[in-house]
Amino acid sequence: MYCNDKKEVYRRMYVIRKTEETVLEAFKKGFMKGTAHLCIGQEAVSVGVCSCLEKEDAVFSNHRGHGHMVAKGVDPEKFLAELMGLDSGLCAGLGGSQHIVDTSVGFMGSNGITGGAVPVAVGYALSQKLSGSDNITVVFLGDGATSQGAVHEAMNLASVFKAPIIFVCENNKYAMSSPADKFVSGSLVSRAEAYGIISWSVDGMSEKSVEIAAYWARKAALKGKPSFIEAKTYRFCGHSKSDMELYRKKQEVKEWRLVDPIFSDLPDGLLLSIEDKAIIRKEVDSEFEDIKKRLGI
Ligand SMILES: Cc1ncc(C[n+]2csc(CCOP(=O)(O)OP(=O)(O)O)c2C)c(N)n1
Ligand SMILES: [Mg+2]
Repeated sequence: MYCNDKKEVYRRMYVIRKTEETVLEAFKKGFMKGTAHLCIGQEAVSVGVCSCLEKEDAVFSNHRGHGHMVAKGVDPEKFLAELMGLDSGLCAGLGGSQHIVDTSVGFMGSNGITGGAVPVAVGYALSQKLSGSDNITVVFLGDGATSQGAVHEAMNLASVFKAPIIFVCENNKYAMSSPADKFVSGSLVSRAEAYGIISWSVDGMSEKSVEIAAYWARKAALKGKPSFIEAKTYRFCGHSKSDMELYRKKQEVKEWRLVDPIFSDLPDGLLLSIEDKAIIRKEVDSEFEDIKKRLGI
């Protein structure tokens, strides 16, 4: 259900941040193995979009999916247990970061294949339409994924079939080490517009900006008009755990941190006082101390 409670919106963003920081801590302490793609810095996109969705709406995600799932309602404790390989994990500890599904909250899965979820999501949206449901599908993809052929085929079919879907493209400026300004020809929104898909390009560091676009995009989807939201955002961490970050300057990261959706002191559209934000963070910090204790991290 549409959430316009600003404290709750901020809380959700901070829960994502704490979840990601706990993943980092668990890796460092040896409780998690393999790799993970963290979304620290991109929380406003997940929350801005999912605050506009109903529980029964479907979200399909990619490899950087932790924020998408938590924003859609996945329990962070069960998610962390999953990454630790525990039986109590969301998928009995067998899925890991890139294969997590929780259909009870409409989270249809993370996906390690760049752009791989997009055609599947269009098919799901079409099934929603054919079954006469009042729900829609959202699929998250990165700037790099928009160069995958399957994404173009899927956008074409979504438009032709009037599928109730929103493509949410998180343009975090890089696909691994490849800068979007060198490897994406034309603009991201023009790619969708070519298929007759309504497009917005918004400030992905501002929850409010994303939320406004997503609010109208959901209404359009229900009328059979797919849309595409480019959210300009930034990941503060490396691409994955093993990234040396040789392709970007430390100064660039520093500048983007000034518009951190959680810690920036700049006016952000949420209209919450600094004190209110600090109180919310303290509450969430204490919830995560309890979670860590229970999981033994
Ligand atoms: C089909 C396919 N090709 C290549 C990869 C390797 N790969 C993993 S993530 C990634 C970059 C994706 O970039 P983007 O879509 O911008 O998402 P971001 O990582 O920036 O969130 C690539 C190329 C893959 N997983 N799948
Ligand atoms: Mg990217």
